[in-house]
Amino acid sequence: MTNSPTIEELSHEDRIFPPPEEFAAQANAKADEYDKAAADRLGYWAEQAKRITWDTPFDTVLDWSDKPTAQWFVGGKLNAAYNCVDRHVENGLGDRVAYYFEGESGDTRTITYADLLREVSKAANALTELGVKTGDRVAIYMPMIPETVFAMLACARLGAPHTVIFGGFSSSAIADRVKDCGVEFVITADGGYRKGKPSGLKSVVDEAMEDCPEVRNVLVVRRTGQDIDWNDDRDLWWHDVVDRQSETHTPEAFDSEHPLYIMYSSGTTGKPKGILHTTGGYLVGTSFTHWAVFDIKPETDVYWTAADIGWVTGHSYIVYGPLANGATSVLYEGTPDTPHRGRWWEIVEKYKVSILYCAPTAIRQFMKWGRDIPAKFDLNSLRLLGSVGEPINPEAWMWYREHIGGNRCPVVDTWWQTENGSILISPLPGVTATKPGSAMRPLPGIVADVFDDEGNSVEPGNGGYLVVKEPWPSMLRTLWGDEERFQKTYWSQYPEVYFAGDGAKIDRDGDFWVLGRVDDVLNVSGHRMSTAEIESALVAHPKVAEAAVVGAQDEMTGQAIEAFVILRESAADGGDDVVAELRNHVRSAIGPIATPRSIMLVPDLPKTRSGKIMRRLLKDVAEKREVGDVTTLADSSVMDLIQKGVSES
Ligand code: 6R9
Repeated sequence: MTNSPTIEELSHEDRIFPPPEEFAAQANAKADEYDKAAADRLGYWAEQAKRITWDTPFDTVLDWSDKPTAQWFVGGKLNAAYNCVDRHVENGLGDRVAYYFEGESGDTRTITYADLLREVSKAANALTELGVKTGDRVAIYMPMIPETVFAMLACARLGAPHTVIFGGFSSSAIADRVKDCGVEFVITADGGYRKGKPSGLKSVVDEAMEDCPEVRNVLVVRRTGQDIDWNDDRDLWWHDVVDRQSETHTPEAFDSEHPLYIMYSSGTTGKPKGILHTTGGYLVGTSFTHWAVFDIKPETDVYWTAADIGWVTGHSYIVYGPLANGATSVLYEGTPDTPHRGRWWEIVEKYKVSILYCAPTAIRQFMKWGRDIPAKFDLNSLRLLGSVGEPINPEAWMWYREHIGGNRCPVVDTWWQTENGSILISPLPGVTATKPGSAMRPLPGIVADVFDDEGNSVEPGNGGYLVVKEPWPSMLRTLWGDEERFQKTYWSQYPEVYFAGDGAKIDRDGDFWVLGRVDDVLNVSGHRMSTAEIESALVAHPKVAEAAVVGAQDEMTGQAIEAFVILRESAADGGDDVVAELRNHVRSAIGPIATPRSIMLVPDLPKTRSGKIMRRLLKDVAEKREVGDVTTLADSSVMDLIQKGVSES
């Protein structure tokens, strides 16, 4: 294995990709953005706030006197739905497509901004008729269909914060969130299509409602037409109530700090956190980053965030950012392999998608299936590729660049969290020379760093904790109903500095490498190692598609490394030889200390809705415990498969 990259190479990349000249010449964001923001950070954000139409202009950019709760664009009033919809229609862009909707089974709808205005207005009128008022929380549990966006924007229009619950979550996850948030109104659908079959949503809501007597109404969109139970006192069909409403609705302007939505983040342990975002700062953050990082040209681009709306990535980059910028997006309901494994590339070809944003887990899945599949489609419309959700292994980054981007598209690895609201660390595609696996630099206006235990900046090359040293517009304002936990989780490690909970390092050039959650750091005989480094070494082996590493208790070494590996299909016959080969590979790539105690070949890995590997469940397997809470898994059957594998081996 003499060709294997060493750990030095893995985190100090020699492969550097400057932006293509042509791309740089037409890019939205030029290098001077950094200087402008550094010279006058708040002035820079005030400038970005011009992307938004304010009903009443703000008088103060930032009020940080009540830290850590920031107030941005104080005194300003605006309506988020007006900014995402009405103003584009008023500007003569009513015929521009807002969404190309593609159902999993191939049904399609084209929704222009004028259509969106009508649908959102009708939905807002319906919610008003049903007694939803400003400040009320509304839960949305839907498939990926246009009505999900209509519902979110109708809530925003009324100033009723929405809480979207991922359509894969269980009834208990719904009940927990509904109760925590004091929801009295739920919007759902009979079902949605997933892997070629209708999956039930209303039935899951029904079960949750047994535990939630305070919910007054459940509004149900008909999507699949499947049989459902009906409670006459509570349930209403969307088409009965919404279709007969007036197509006009006058939006009210709300305070810049009016709550826009609450998004629950499961975290690795404990009760989900209700992350609160407010209106003005969030819209400024999402529209600015969508412009700068994705280089959006709303007249010509077809933009696709291939992620779920129930993940913050969907909120910021399927709904609010792209719509605030008047962009045309693809909205795809289904999975990447239904009805065939070329589904995404067929969609790129069909709609001439120019910008694609997805998670590393999807890229590794495509690597596993092989390059021949995307090669069958015309992907020449693509001009920019983005990644989000996990550290992207350098080999996955290279594969994405080559086999999807034709070696022509800049790749932006974007680091951010639900708490952040919008991208904080990322290359600027026309400016930054990128390195595979690095999220590169904090965006203009963002002041991030890596701290040691004492709160000092680490020396280049050293690891530490990722922090943000100055407030930013789209930051969370609190955890719903739990200010104490908000302060403790994010603001207690270092005074007045946001603690992200991720491990990171800054290389000799000053570029950031995010290494994964601090909770996942391994400690083998006193050596601290990140899961990302060992996983990237494994993924760099030509037979490996995906890998997850955990530290399992070990009497000798404190922790021992246990790896779970998915092989590429071309190498799938597996066997002991592969396991030995991979152990040797890690040993020579990183060193004997990183050699896994065991490697288990698995068909799949446990992942959240956003494709994050849930290492805590694998740790349970490795330490031979009963497996913990699986309610936030995208597919809970995966753990059964893995455990079956363990008991057979
Ligand atoms: C947007 C989103 C946040 C956590 C974050 C980190 C991981 C996200 C990443 C990344 C390395 C990237 N993460 N993007 N790690 N490189 N480009 O994912 O939000 O679901 O709240 O997760 O995801 O660990 O702390 P969220």
